[in-house]
Amino acid sequence: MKIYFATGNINKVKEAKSILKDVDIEQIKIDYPELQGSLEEVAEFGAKYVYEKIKKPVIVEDSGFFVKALKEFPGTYSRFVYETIGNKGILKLLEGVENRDAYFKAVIGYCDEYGVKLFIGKVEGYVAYEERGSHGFGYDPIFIPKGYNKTFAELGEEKNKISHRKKAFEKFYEYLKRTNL
Ligand code: ITT
Repeated sequence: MKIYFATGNINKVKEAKSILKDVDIEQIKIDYPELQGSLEEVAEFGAKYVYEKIKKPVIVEDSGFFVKALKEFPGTYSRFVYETIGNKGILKLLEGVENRDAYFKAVIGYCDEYGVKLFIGKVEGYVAYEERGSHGFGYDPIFIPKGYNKTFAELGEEKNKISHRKKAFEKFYEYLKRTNL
């Protein structure tokens, strides 16, 4: 079965394909309104919205980077914040701040003729003191997952074994297997 992945972010598609090896995933560039709500609300609304347009099984994925000392900022504003102040801006906001706790969260919304389902993944870690590494995208150079001393951008392919997206896609994969889709 083919599943469409509605996203403008090719990096997400690459990660999804490397995780869901035997599922036929195809990127489709259909914009959906990103309501200013939680990741869950955005993913649920987006999946339904795109399904109504194409009437074929579709996933959307909304993710974000949450820094505890910044009261969960940038969170649902992750894309905008990355494109404006970027990693350097986040590091600046954390200058002199000892609590470096942060996490990534991904919510996949899957919609087909039976309705919409959500799959959630989270990875805990820390904000590095400087940007390191050249793989991945977004906040990868400043995020060190718990139990490691390298950033996601230094870990390369290994990121896809432990990431928030991996965890969410794993749950989605189990669901697909369970329901024989
Ligand atoms: P869509 O078209 O799928 O919406 P997007 O890039 O706008 O793609 P989001 O709205 O989900 O994605 O925004 C999430 C932002 O959070 C994204 O642009 C990155 O800056 C950041 N982000 C999400 N997952 C990440 C990851 O695995 N590594 C680094 N940064 C990530």
